[in-house]
Amino acid sequence: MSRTALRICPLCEATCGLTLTIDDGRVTGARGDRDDVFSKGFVCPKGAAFGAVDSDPDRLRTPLVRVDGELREATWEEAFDAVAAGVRPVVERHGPHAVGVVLGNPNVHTMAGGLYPPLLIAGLGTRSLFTASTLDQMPKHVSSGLLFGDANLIPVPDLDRTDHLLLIGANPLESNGSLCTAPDFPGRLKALRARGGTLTVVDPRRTRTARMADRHLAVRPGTDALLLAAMAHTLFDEALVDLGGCAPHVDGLDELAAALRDFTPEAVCGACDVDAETVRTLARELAAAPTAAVYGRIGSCTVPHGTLASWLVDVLNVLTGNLDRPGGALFPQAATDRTPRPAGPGRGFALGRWHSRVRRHPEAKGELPMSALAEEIDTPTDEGEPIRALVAVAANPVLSAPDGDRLDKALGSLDFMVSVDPYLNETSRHADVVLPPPPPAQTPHHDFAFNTLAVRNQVRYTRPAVPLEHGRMAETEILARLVLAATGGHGADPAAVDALVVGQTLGKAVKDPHSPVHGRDPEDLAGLLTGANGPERRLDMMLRLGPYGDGFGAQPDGLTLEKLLAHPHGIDLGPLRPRLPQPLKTRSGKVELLPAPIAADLPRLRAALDERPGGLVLVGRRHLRSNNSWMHNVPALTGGSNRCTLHVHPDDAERLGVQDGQPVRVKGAGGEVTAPAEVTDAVRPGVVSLPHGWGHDRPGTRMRHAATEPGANVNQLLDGSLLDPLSGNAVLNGVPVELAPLSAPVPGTSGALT
Ligand SMILES: Nc1nc2c(c(=O)[nH]1)N[C@H]1C(S)=C(S)[C@@H](COP(=O)(O)OP(=O)(O)OC[C@H]3O[C@@H](n4cnc5c(=O)[nH]c(N)nc54)[C@H](O)[C@@H]3O)O[C@H]1N2
Ligand SMILES: Nc1nc2c(c(=O)[nH]1)N[C@H]1C(S)=C(S)[C@@H](COP(=O)(O)OP(=O)(O)OC[C@H]3O[C@@H](n4cnc5c(=O)[nH]c(N)nc54)[C@H](O)[C@@H]3O)O[C@H]1N2
Ligand code: SF4
Ligand SMILES: [Mo]
Repeated sequence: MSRTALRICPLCEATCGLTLTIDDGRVTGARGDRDDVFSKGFVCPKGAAFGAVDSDPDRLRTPLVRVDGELREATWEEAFDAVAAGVRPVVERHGPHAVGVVLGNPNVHTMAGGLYPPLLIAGLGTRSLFTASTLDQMPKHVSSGLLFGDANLIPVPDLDRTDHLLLIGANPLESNGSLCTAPDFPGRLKALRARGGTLTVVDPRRTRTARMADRHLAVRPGTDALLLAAMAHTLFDEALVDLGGCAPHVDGLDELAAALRDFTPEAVCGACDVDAETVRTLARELAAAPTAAVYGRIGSCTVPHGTLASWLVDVLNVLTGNLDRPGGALFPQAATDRTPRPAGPGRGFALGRWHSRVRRHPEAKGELPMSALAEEIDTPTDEGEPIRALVAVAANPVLSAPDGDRLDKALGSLDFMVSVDPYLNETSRHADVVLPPPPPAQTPHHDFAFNTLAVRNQVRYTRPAVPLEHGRMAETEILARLVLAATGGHGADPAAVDALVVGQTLGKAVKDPHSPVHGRDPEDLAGLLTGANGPERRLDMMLRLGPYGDGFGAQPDGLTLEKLLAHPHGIDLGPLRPRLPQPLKTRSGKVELLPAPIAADLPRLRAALDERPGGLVLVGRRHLRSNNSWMHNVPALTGGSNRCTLHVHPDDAERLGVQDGQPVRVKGAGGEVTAPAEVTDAVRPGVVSLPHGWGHDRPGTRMRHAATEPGANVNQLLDGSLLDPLSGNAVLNGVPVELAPLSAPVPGTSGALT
């Protein structure tokens, strides 16, 4: 019997609505849902392969528990007993910080990951928190925290209405977009050009996105902050600054102009390898466009000046009057956002409230750098305890973080480790307990994170497309039980975790004079919640308290879970709207253009004016049919052009005697790897490119297809010492490397791609 079911795709940030075909409880097909209010039928090859991703035979079906050194299948009860027995003694003997928590990228793609990790961290009371954010967008959080007072208040480019998009270090034609949730990003870029708008791409590689652009600037890796500073300088110098509607909400304009005085186009052009006139042109075009948006992504974040570059992206949006205006960069308003408060001064954003133990890295947003995880485990110091137990949820840092070999050893030395992961992979192979979540078709979906970053306000929720298989446990329940087992409540009813959150949230809301439920009885309100289970009740509560909510009856037309369920293709909440000054939480209640920590970091940028890399530098790249480290096990998504090859420019290849297809040894500060060369002028001279997430050749994993073509782990070239100091973000791009060609070409590896 064939039927269809709707499911929001969790495989990237675009959040497309899919229509799944289901035969006998198995997903046998996936296409774009034409009626989805946001994605309108768009699907990419990953979404189309949803069935293959979902039914991968290597997905674990039962928990694994280590007995006599070996991982064996176990019952859920045995598994959670083992978690409690592994974590609690470490907390009791060595204190809460001896338990590390590692959260990987898929936590932003699951409901469970949005709802439970905050409870785990608070319940443990640990400061040893490491997430994929410090391999990714932490610089943007820090710049938003400093500029706007809220690390999660990130402006997104108004793709569908802008006249001019300046896109820096992003390749949405492969990634489908990031910190800018936009199903069919490629189509939206085409539409921008079709309506007469312009697209400028800054990227050391001529990517598919760059090939679509009106202008492509192949900047030297790691120098975007200089380029953007010189653009801002030009705006001041040529009297092109016009704050537009946000002028009353901005502080520090004169101080900013003074701070950027040294960053003239002539001063930066050598380091950026861009001519000064081009820098001026970019600035003039930005100022002249009726509306424009500057958007920076991974290539602008995972570099030594990541926070400064992220800050300058929004500085340019402010200086050209494009912050918070339609067609510019706006703040989305998600359905589960908290009840908006009246505008006014807030508490501001603090950095460095505590430090890592070994190298004294400051915390950012409550997190320590993922690059420091290995040393926090393997290096004793006089102060505090090393990490002895680890809770990893949806994380594969052995491949995704710098120096996987060292981390691999460190994980092997832990007293206890638990992984919540569908696979036995490079990281989870070290766990004493592996708790496998069910495949996505058996999982409900709502995008807590990505709706706050979406180019259109909308809300969607999909229930599991097929029922939980016998013996499976929902990931929400796994995490609720994990919270209990790790925090001393082992064995309690997991529903109590959700009930506690509901009680606390409603208890606070009724005391808040700005809440629509002010003065009401929290127990009465809890009694009004609908939903089949704890997570659904929490979603209902958030929707009803949120900016579009029914306020538990105060706005009878407002959102509830019931209403959302009655709209299976989602509810459109309209285009992004200006919101300032309401969401600002800085101490001044304004956009603080030159925050003190940024000003204190500018001398480091000034020093970079004179830096010229002598040799080759490495950058990454993504492939449309891939996703970080965990999708190489799906045959439908591997092979063809999705391969771990080293892109080398023909000039460099000739100079170094490298031939297309030839294996090349790449050496970096953290180690060396070998990969076949792909000689292509899609990278600029002086730059080589290797994708990340490969290196599936470690023993003890169970990803059979991935192991047939393991590729090389690019992060082994890094030693973890290079960080953006303000955010603790790893430097993954613009890293110095050396090449040495090895023996004969490998057959069948040539052919252009990107
Ligand atoms: N050199 C280099 N390194 C990089 C990057 C780069 O550009 N260059 N990019 C960085 C970025 S942006 C990121 S976000 C990180 C990602 O770093 P990680 O989050 O560590 O890596 P992923 O490969 O996304 O691994 C996710 C893990 O989650 C598991 N998983 C998949 N689905 C689910 C699920 O539904 N539930 C649970 N519990 N687990 C699931 C997978 O099996 C895998 O083990 O990598 C970073 N590393
Ligand atoms: N298909 C696919 N989609 C994905 C992922 C995936 O692995 N595969 N990962 C997901 C995740 S976790 C994330 S965070 C997003 C990331 O989404 P994007 O940020 O769009 O990621 P990339 O495609 O890696 O594009 C980054 C670009 O930055 C360029 N770059 C490198 N260094 C520099 C530099 O110094 N300056 C400039 N200006 N550019 C530079 C690189 O050449 C590359 O083209 O993608 C998400 N979507
Ligand atoms: S673009 Fe992203 S969300 Fe859309 S189908 Fe592809 S992987 Fe899924
Ligand atoms: Mo990411």
